[in-house]
Amino acid sequence: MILGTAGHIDHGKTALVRALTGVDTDRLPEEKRRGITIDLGFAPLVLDGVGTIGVIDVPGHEAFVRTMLAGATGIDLALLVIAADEGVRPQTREHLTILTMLAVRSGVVALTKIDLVDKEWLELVTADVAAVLQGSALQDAPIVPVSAQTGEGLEQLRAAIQSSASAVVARDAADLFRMPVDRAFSVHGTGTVVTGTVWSGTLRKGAATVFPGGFPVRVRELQSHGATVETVSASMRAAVALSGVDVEQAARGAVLVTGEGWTESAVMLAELTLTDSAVSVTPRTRIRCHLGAADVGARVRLFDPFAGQIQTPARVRLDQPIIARAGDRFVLRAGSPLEVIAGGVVTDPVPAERRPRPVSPFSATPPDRLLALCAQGGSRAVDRRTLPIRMGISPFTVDALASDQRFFFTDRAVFSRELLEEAARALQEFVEGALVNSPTESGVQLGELRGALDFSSELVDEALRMLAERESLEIEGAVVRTAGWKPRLSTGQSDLAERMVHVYCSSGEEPPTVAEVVARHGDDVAPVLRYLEREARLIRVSGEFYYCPEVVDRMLARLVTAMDEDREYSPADVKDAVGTSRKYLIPFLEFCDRTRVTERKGAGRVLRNRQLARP
Ligand SMILES: Nc1nc2c(ncn2[C@@H]2O[C@H](COP(=O)(O)OP(=O)(O)OP(=O)(O)O)[C@@H](O)[C@H]2O)c(=O)[nH]1
Ligand SMILES: [Mg+2]
Repeated sequence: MILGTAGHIDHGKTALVRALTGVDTDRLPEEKRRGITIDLGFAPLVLDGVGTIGVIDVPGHEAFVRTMLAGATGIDLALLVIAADEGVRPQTREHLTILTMLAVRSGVVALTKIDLVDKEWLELVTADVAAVLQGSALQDAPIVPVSAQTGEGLEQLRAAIQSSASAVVARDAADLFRMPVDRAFSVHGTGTVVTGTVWSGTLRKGAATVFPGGFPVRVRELQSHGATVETVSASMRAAVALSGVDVEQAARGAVLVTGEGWTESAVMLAELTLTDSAVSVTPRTRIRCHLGAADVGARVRLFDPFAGQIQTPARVRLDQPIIARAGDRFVLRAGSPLEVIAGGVVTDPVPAERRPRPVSPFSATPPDRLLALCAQGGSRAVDRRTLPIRMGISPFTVDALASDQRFFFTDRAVFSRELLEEAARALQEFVEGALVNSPTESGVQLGELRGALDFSSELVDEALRMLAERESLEIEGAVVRTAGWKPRLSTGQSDLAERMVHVYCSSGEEPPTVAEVVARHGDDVAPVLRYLEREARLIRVSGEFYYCPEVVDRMLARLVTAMDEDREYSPADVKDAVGTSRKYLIPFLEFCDRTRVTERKGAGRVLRNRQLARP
């Protein structure tokens, strides 16, 4: 668990951390010289019944709010420090706003330096502080009078921290691992070491990734509070030795993750809570976006800018990519000097459309949000592996959604039942329409079907499977047809079919070409010939020649009688036996190869199967 300090400059944050933990977190020479905190400080705090929690001490100077933000993000508990002699000051309010925007729900207010004030003053300041806390993240937090100088009230402060720590709900250690880096340095003999607060999941030695950039790294050693450990998990402070990445690539603002599905965000959809300073924000206003320890330039577009609401859906376009996940809290600052203009929660870190509209509120149930994501994807399936990131739910929760009847999950894709039904309707209609137009055909080719409809292939496969199961369509090999479909001929075509059988059976071993038949009998001949072929009333020997089946049988019989096993025959060798001219002989021999009666070998062909008379 992590406790973070907050409060105005010089109000006694670092002194209180030292009084509680014994650690002086102001370790930089410049901090010593100026007597102020400049960078984040870290110390372990041992609490009875809770264990060791990590303390992050932040600077109160107004110029270091970005550092305070990097420290405050990811904390479970806040310790807001207010000097009793000065009372509420600008960064008291600013830090309190930030804690509220980051949705830090739990904490303690330390009214410190009470050795400098009298009882009456203390009562006045306490009332003042209570008023400022109203409506903030810490409105229910206890206000504890204390002095780091005399030690008065320290036990009560420790007890208050202990009781609010026990009430904190543990984060999910089984979720995807993520740790925003707040410090990176190189250690002689070890290489790059990064430190941070683990936001979710568990890390062990092995493969991991550093973003932005997606650098594959190896975790070589893990430490927490100075001790080597096997694993670090959610809400722990961690120092991680990495190979495969430079200190610059893993500096503050980078993120260490494991698992698949993480994607850099250039645009994210969010719900914003605006502060009074947000009134003049336009899509052109230059903004700083603070998410995790990242601090990047951004522009925001409010979707309901005139609604006069403090809560509004928005699109945040980032100058540099960051790693964000749905549910992440962030803070936007703008103006000069920079002021907090809004806090937000990410609703979709990688929206599908180029100009995305907000989809569904983050507070909606996971199934409703997944439905909205599916709708946003149009006729394309949603990538299943990105769902823990895009929805901000654990992979296990994603798997649990798979049993919801409103969705269809494959290993890689997710789509709604509704889209599946839509694809099924489209397929059914397409097949029906195609067969109405070509009633003599046995069905529609699968390849043609896929090409004609704009659905992902997983979707087409599943829709076909479903339609076959419902017995709406039949699938045979690569041909799809409506259930019970029989190719049929119109009366005119039936007459034509009989004439064709007559034409071919009377022309014997030297039939006309298809082109000649079409020239004489019209274009309607081609589908009728295909129909007769499927009905086995004609045999297509080549693209040009159809034959009467009895004729083919006769020719085959003569050929196989003339051929000895294990001997190669040239076309000339069998020409007399088959008894046709070269024009017919070559297509016929190729037909014999196709049907495996003969086989090409060397310069000629050999007999392969005497029994196989024809297909
Ligand atoms: N009398 C008295 N002085 C205190 C107490 N706590 C802190 N101080 C003094 O107040 C000054 C500032 O204390 P810090 O702990 O450095 O204040 P801070 O809030 O950490 O300051 P920044 O980190 O720069 O924002 C120091 O000179 C401390 O000695 C206290 O309880 N009583
Ligand atoms: Mg300090």
